[in-house]
Amino acid sequence: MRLKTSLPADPNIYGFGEHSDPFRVPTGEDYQRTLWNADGAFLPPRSNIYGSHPMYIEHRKTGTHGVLLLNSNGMDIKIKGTGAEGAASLEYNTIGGVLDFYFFAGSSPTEVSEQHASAMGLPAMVPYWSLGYHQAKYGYWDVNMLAEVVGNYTKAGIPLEVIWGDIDYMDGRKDFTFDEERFPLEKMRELVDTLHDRKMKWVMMLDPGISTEEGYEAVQRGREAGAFLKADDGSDYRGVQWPGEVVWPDYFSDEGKKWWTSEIQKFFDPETGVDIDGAWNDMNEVHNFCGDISCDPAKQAEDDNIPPEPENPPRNNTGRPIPGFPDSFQPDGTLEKRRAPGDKLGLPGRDLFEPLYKINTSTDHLSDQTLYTNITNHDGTHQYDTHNMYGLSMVKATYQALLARRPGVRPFVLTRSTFLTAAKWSAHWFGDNESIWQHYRISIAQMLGFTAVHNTPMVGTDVCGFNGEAQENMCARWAMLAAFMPFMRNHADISAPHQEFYLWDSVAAAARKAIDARYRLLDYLYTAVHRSHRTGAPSVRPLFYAWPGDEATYGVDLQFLLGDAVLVSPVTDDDARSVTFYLPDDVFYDFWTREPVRGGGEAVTRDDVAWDDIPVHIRGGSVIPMRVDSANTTAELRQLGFELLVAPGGDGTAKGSLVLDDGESIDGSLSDVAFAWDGSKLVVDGDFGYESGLAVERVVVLGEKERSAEGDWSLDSSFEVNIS
Ligand code: NBV
Repeated sequence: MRLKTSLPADPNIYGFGEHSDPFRVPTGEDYQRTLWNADGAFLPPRSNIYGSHPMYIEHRKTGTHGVLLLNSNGMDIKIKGTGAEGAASLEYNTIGGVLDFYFFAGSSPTEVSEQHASAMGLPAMVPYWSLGYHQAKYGYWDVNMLAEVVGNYTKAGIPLEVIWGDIDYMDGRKDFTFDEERFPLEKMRELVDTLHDRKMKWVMMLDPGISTEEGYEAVQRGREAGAFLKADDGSDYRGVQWPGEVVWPDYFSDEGKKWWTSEIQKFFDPETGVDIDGAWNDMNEVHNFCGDISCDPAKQAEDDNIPPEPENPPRNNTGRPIPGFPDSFQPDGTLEKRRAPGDKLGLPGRDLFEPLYKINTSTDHLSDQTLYTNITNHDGTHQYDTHNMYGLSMVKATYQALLARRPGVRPFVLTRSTFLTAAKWSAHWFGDNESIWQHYRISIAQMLGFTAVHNTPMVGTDVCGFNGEAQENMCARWAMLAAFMPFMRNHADISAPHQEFYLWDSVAAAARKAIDARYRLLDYLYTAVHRSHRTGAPSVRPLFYAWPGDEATYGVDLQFLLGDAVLVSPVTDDDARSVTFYLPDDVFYDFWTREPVRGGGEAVTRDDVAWDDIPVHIRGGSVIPMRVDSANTTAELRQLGFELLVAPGGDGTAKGSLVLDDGESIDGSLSDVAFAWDGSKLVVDGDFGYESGLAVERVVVLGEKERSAEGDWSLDSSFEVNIS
């Protein structure tokens, strides 16, 4: 289907302005996006990767609108002829489904985001602790190493909130099992108890591919429950994934959902299993190691030695003391090729493997390296039509399973694969990037695409990069940048050298400073994420959201606004010490020095930016709630009082807000506190449904001459502060 559109000469297709990075499309060049969820290791430029969101926003000086095609089928979206005014066309080449278009009339960018959210549903609110700093790595040797990493963070004085368990913990990479030699259940329970005593959290991976190994009880129960996707002959459809030959749950079916919930409840039973705080869903595009439809899964798993034996031998401890952990951690002592089209739903006679229109996927055929597209789901639909929603179905089932474990408590699920509405059930990370500057840069556009265009407020990238070797300076810059992104997790591949922040002095210093600032701003960030959850307004915004009339902001994708008032302008060139960024014609205050800075609607160059520095400005006209200090964990942080930073705009006034609740209940009580500064008086008002027991201890009015007042103003009711 082709829509004629009159795109302006420079459409500034979001995230793709002028730059030499291969992710960007030079102005005037035809542009194409293919939507077909697929593994995206190393983030191949202009290729279909983990998620599909058939939604775009167009902004021009006269207004903003958005267009959403609610269709899960594979498709190519093409924009042609963008060079000449009025000559452009926008084509949707979809291989199925219905043409269910939504037009969001705007007229401001934020309104479009909100309209999108009201049509599709609002994203879930994440628990407060999930905004803390996270560490993961594929390849942590054993439970001892997990404890040691935690201990090393403590020694280095870098706050760590969450440590993650990748597939290493599994026996032969099977979900719901432990490698009894390296991650024995009893010791895992000790680890998690210790973490919980220290107010820290523990998240574990669950992949969708379920091993068919003889004697594996979870698959046995799944078979009895009828939980798995079926091949044409009625047998469970098989492929290859981390544990070897696998079958895949149908997460849309009642059978699949029930079985998944009961496995999760059993394995993560706080009394007998491991008491997780969140779940990590990977490989859910679905990624199938079977290259194409001629694959014999059992044979391929055997030929490729999947699952491999763990590289490292079992051991009792790391041989080094780990302060704060129990004694046990201390040194002591033939699948047939099938072509039959489905017969349940969809137009009859379709070729579910090779439709007449071939979308431009990274693999040759639709079914390559994923579930065969002729597979029929329990409800009669085919993978051909639902492929892009597999990840969505998995995170929804995982969310509901976690909720069944702890009714009323916000589940935390992190997913790799996404589709429209996935944010109702999960946070998202951008998958297997590389430890290179280009991926440090692209993470900003990825974040803005998700937060602003796709209503996914809780997103982040693998900090310091997943594949390859992280360099010291890059990792320091990345720590600073990620501190201002919603989800902050350092994560690396099994083949990558360790890159925990404490491993380099300079990176540790940057991380301490970055996390200190993040934690002081954590409630501001929490409020921004909450706004997204309540209204759809993005948690992080491109500059044109705040200055929609300023054309110079339209192509900016290396700066961003955290919430609506904290402007972040990182150093972005490889190994550079300086950065040139855009400061709109507005009043600002330097976040670090608190000095006023007048933006002139022009580029500003900052030289000698230290490795532990990042230019950040507060937009005039805002009141920023900050905790009076940082803390080692978010639990401790939540005990501290507030400082309000009043940053007057050109007219001398400022406003802001703060959401306070228990940080974990789905339907708990809530305070939504509003701050308004008129030039001499701060009025604090709003809804005070949640009794926080917290107070504002200091109000600071920024300006040429900083003014402040100290006090003990309870945040559980209205108050006023006069400062002349
Ligand atoms: O489970 C291992 C990894 C994981 O660390 C990563 O974050 C995922 O994106 N996983 C992919 C499987 C394969 C990685 C080569």
